[in-house]
Amino acid sequence: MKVQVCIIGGGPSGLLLSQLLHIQGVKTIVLEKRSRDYVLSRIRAGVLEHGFARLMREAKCGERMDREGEVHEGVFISRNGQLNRIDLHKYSDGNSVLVYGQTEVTRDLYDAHDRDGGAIVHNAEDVTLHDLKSDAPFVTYRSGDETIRVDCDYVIGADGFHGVSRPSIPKDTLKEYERVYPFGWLGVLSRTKPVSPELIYCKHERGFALCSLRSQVLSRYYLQVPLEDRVEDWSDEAFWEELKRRLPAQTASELVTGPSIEKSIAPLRSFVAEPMRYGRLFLAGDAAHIVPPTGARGLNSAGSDVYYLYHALVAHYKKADDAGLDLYSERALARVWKAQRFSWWLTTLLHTFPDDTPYLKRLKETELDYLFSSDKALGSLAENYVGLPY
Ligand code: RFL
Ligand code: PHB
Repeated sequence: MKVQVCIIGGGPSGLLLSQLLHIQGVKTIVLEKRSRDYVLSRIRAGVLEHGFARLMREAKCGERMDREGEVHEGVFISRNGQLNRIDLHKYSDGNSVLVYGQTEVTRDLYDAHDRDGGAIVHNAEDVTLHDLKSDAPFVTYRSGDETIRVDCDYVIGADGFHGVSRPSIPKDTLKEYERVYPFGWLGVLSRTKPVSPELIYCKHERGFALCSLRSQVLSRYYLQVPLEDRVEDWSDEAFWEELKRRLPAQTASELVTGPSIEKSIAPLRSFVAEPMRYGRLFLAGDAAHIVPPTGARGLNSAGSDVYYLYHALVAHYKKADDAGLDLYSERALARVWKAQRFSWWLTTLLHTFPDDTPYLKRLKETELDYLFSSDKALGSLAENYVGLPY
């Protein structure tokens, strides 16, 4: 089989890129290790920046998102039992975010592939990348007993943090930066009315908590938990009790609880691999970088990679202009590092660390005092949260 662009991974990065290229007449294939149902069962991001939403529309996938997604013009940070609202709209020159789940984004991208005839192979086993430094790279995968070869011009590694693409780059050409946090997030999805119409990021001595949502009848809550905790350790009752302890009293009294329909623990990690190109292989999304979820940057950073790659590949095929491909790694990384900075800053500020000294605790309190007393500091938070331009 011969395509122009072979995309490894059918998560949001891979699917969005293939849909955008397909519309432009570039022949692509997506090789996804898992089944469609499995990919759609993963509950992850919930907040889309306006740039990501714009790309979804450009990919002709924005209709349901615009109908069902909720525009949020503010978020709350709670501290010392008080809610402080940050007016994102006011502090980011009229921008906002869209609350629309990653699961729905992925579903819309699958539907668009079905509608427009984009090629996706599910359950692709043993995906292997070959001859990436040559002008004729190829990818092989196994389907049952058969090994299938895909010849292509370019390979896109969009197979997430645990994929095969990044490890296909020789270790000595890749520089990896990493910070592993000493805690995780325990997430619960429940069919209950959200406690607040806008997200609440809660700083508390017992640990961080987040009140998020998917719609006005579907809530998503998170608790900072020790890394050793397992999901089985947390009954629904224990989860709700602990969440109430970390919320301001008034908010806790309004919390509607119910059975969890999903419960999972995610470790928190910051990671960047540089460069994001090796010969004919380009990395995109979680395959190249990870952030802790506190700043809601992960999926959105994947979106900016896709934006740069999409324009670079279209310029290559339509105008024989390779400048975008040559500059891809540099451009993508410049924005990726800003998302790293913001996520690290917000995570450090709002979480309780085992080695927080009294001095560090006071510094964090002072940072928050400063934030809420300075329009410029609020402007900085808001412009990062709604998404820096690209
Ligand atoms: P994905 O989603 O991991 O998709 C990669 C795909 O590649 C497949 N794959 C392979 N395919 C073929 N061969 C192989 N060898 C393969 N190995 C893997 C996988 O099955 C998968 O389908 O990466 P992608 O597309 O780059 O997307 C990245 C986002 O998923 C991620 O950044 C976000 O979910 C992060 N994130 C958030 N991001 C936001 O922007 N806003 C948020 O509010 C937000 N909240 C979150 C989050 C991530 C979380 N977790 C679970 C880490 C909340 C949480 C709790
Ligand atoms: C979510 O709704 O899953 C979510 C929202 C905001 C974040 C992280 C996760 O910062």
